[in-house]
Amino acid sequence: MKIIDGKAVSLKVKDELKEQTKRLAQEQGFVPCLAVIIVGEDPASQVYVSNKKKACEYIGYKSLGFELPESTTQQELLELIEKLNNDDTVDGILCQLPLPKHIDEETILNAIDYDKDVDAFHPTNVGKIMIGNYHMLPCTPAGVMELIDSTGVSLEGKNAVVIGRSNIVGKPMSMLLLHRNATVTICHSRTANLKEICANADILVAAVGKAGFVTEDMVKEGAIVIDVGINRNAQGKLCGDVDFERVKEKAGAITPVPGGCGPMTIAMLMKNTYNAAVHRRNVIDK
Ligand code: L34
Repeated sequence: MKIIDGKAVSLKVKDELKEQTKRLAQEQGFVPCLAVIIVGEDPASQVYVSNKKKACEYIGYKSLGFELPESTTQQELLELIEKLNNDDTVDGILCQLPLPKHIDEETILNAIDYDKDVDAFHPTNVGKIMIGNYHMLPCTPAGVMELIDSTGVSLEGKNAVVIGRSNIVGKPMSMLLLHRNATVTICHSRTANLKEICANADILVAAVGKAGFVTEDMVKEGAIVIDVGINRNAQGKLCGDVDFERVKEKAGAITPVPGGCGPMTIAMLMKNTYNAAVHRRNVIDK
C-alpha cells in the first residue's frame, strides 16, 4: 500500500507555476490576478479561502480578497461580480461556496465571465468539459486526476467508480475519467448493490460527505482509493469518507485527509488562474 502525498504533488504543481509566473513577469510584464469572494463567516470556508490566498502569494500571483458580510444581498454580490468581470486586470474570479441561503448559487455562478471562471462552474465551461474541449477544469476533479497519475497507473479500460453525483465533484469527475478511457460507474444514495459495485472498482473515488462511509469490504484488493470527503468525526477531527486505517491495508494506493485532495484542489485553482490569464491576454505560452 502506498499513501498518495497530496501535499507533495501539489507543491510540485505550485513550484512549476512559480517558475512560469516568473517568466511571464519578465517576458510579458504581468502576473496573473485572482479575485476571491467569500460571503459570511463559515469557519471551514475561511480556512479554504485563506489557503487559496497563501498559494497565490507563494506562486507570485496578485490576489484580491473580498470578505462580505452574511447580510450581503444577491444584487450587491452581482454588482461586485460585474465590476470584476469588467476589470481588465483581473484574470480569475472565484466565489467560495456555499453561499448564504438568501443568495441563489446558480444565478451567481452564471454571472461570472466564463473566461474568468477558474472554478469551471459556469454552464459554458461545464458544457465544454462534457464535449472534451476545455482549458479550464473543475479544481477538485482535476486534482484527483493528478493524484491518480502520480501513482503511474493507467486508466485505460479500468473500472472507475465515483460515489457521489454533485455538479462540483461527482459529475465532472466521471467525465474526466471517461475522457481517459476508464469504464465509469456513478453511484449515489439510491444505488442498489453499492458494495458489490465498489468492490469491483480498480479506481474508487469517494465524494459523499459522510465520515467512514467507505469500508474495507467495499474495496478491491490493490485498488486506488481517492478520498474527496472532508468531514469532522465525533472527536472533531478532520477526516474523509473512507475508513482510512482499515482500507489502507487493502488498497494499492490511497489519499489521506487532510493532505490529499484538499491541497490538490488549490493547486489546480492556481493552474486554472494561470491558464485563464494567458488565454485572456492572448499570450503565446512557451
Ligand atoms: N467556489 N467553492 C468554490 N470552489 C471550490 O473549489 C470550493 N472548494 C470546496 C468548498 N467550496 C468551494 C474548496 O476550495 C472544498 N474546497 C477545499 C479547499 C481546500 C481544502 C479543502 C477543501 C484544504 O485546504 N484542505 C486541507 C485541510 C484544511 C483544514 O485544515 O481544514 C487538506 O489537507 O485537506
